[in-house]
Amino acid sequence: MSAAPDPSTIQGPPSVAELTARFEREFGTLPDGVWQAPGRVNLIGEHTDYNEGFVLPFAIDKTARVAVAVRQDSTVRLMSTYGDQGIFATDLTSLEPASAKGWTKYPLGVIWALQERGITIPGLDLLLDSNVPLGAGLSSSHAIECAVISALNELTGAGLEPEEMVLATQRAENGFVGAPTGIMDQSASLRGSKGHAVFLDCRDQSVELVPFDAESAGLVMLVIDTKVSHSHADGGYASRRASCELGAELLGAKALRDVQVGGLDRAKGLLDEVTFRRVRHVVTENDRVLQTVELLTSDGPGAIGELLDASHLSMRDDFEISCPELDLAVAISRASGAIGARMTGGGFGGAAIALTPATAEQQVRTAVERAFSEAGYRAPEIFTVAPAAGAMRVS
Ligand code: GAF
Repeated sequence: MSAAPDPSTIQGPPSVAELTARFEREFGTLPDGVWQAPGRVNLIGEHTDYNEGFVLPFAIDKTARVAVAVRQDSTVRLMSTYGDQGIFATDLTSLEPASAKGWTKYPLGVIWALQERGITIPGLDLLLDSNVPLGAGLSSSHAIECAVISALNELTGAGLEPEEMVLATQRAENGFVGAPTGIMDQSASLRGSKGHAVFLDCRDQSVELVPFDAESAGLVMLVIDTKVSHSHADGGYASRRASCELGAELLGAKALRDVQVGGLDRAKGLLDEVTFRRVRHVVTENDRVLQTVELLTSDGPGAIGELLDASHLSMRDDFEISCPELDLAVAISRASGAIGARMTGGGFGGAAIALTPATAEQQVRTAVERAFSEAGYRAPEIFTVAPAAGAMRVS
């Protein structure tokens, strides 16, 4: 299977009617339905999810769509509108984590995880399209997985609750894709709601929807995709997770969620310098999520700029998951009018967010583009996002 194309070439998703017509042309039958699931932006709460902490992401209006038809045999045929890769066919009875390539590992991982739960999956034809930029830290992979699991949950009559779908997609990522990720992204994609951020307690999966309406506060949320591609199946993500687990163990905590800001002095005496900084990021980031929720509720989006800034510094200096392009995007956004900015997502590339007065939007865009050009970096892609609805059936 050839590599995915440059995300900027992905124009989509096509209308449901177009996707349905293409499905019929490719597979010779109509789909049983079309399901969609969005990517996400994380407002704040980075690398806190696998520490059983708090996160505050929102679903965005960029989405993956799958048209699916059940087959009468055990064949799975997968096709995407990305490039010209043709149909990939495999047999349901022999899914092996290591054998899947490219984007097919996401739908196949979901099938594998559902089979592991004892759910009988029928043969399928599936056509995917997505306009969630790939590798941009906006959770393009979870958007695919959440669209697929929504379809399979309905087509098999499995009746899984959102919390169970979250765990099944996490299992697909961890056990099939090979990325030791947490539960934030799929929770935002499955449980997102228009106009709201999803305040998720990753210990018990309880959710509170927090209104986040930048527009009515005279603000826009800019996403700056640096085009520096990243993968959570690479070592950086796993090594941060391992440091957190080590820190919790040495501190005698079930998870870093149980360490409070007031406990950091004690932690400093017990941990090596690097582990301490990893722990300090997670502990202070959890606290920043709680403060952000409070401020959003009391004063609205205009009040959270400093927390976004502090989050970025903590990721840059303590967790060390930023990169020069993200730091530049954040610094220039702030210097040219944004009220707060941070990298978003797992790090090592991907996107930054900049909460910006609508009146300064153009200024920030121009300044960031110019700074990237002067630094010799690839031109960033800059766009606005607002909280959108979570996964749903659209046909
Ligand atoms: C990635 C992971 F998929 C999430 O689970 C989360 O850990 C995030 O990085 C960092 O906050 O998006």
